[in-house]
Amino acid sequence: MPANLPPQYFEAEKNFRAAKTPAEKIDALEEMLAIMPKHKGTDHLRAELRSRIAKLTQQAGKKSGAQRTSMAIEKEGAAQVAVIGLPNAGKSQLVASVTNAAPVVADYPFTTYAASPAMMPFENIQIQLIDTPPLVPQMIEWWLPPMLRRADALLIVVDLDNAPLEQMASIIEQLRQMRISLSPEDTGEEILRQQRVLVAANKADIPGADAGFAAIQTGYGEKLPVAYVSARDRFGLEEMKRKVFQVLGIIRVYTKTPGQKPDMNDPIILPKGSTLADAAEAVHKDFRARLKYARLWGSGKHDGIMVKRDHVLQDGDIIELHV
Ligand SMILES: Nc1nc2c(ncn2[C@@H]2O[C@H](COP(=O)(O)OP(=O)(O)OP(=O)(O)O)[C@@H](O)[C@H]2O)c(=O)[nH]1
Ligand SMILES: [Mg+2]
Repeated sequence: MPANLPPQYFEAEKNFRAAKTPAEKIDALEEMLAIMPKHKGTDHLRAELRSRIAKLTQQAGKKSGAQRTSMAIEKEGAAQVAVIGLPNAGKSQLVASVTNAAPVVADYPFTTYAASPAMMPFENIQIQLIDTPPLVPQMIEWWLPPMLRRADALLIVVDLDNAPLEQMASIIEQLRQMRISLSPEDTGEEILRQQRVLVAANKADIPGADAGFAAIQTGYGEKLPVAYVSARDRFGLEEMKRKVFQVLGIIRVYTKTPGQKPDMNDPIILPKGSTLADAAEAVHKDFRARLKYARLWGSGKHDGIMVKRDHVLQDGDIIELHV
């Protein structure tokens, strides 16, 4: 049976040949796999691609040091969040309003054509945002899907003044093409990543925006967190930042030495559900094994109580490790 491969496949194959590092090669192979239609005629090819990805992944794992694609943005701060959406939704304006960056904002589409990082302060931590080019089928650069899969969360910006429900549907469909799912029930074998997401319903300042917001709430509000914002007028941005933090599913834990105060500006960032042993390992790789017990302030009923290694930590906990 002929494979009947679409032209994008050969684009991706070209990227594969141009790739230099194992990470770049893996990205390109994943793209080829994502693009390849699924039928009997491609069974063999798909299996071959999967085995090449597996081999490269093994090789990459053996080498030390960071392996990354040319466009990949190194994570900084507590987490990395990609800001995505259709042309003109206000992605760059939103990034400009919550960070020190000054990306180009303009009233014509396709203003942004590269990905650029900027730090968003939230309380005592910094969250990295990546401003991205607009999501338009056929115009997506090959490096964008792996970038969106690798981010810790996605911030979807929707323009309330321009058929917001259609924008959401288009974005969700395009993410699916990138093998990213936003719903835990969607677990097809083609899905490479379940992504965390927050919707920023933008341009709240425009008359009639409230109707668009109500539509988004009705359509998606039960499944996805939604923030009602005006990036331009800086309305709702504090609330949005808090929701970004919540979506990330991270906690801040502070360490102290006996008799001293903790540094409340330098938390350890851990996934929700982490234990004392996980926190100890984050402080020093030998501490997981060496940890005897810790004293804990914060979520415990009694301040300074002794806790064991499997104790689950909460955001804001202060620990004093005894190793
Ligand atoms: N009224 C209003 N206009 C906004 C708001 N946010 C952005 N805009 C306008 O919307 C237009 C597009 O803004 P951008 O931030 O460049 O949009 P973008 O999503 O980055 O666009 P691309 O980079 O082309 O994908 C500009 O004219 C902005 O001034 C807002 O909250 N309210
Ligand atoms: Mg932009």
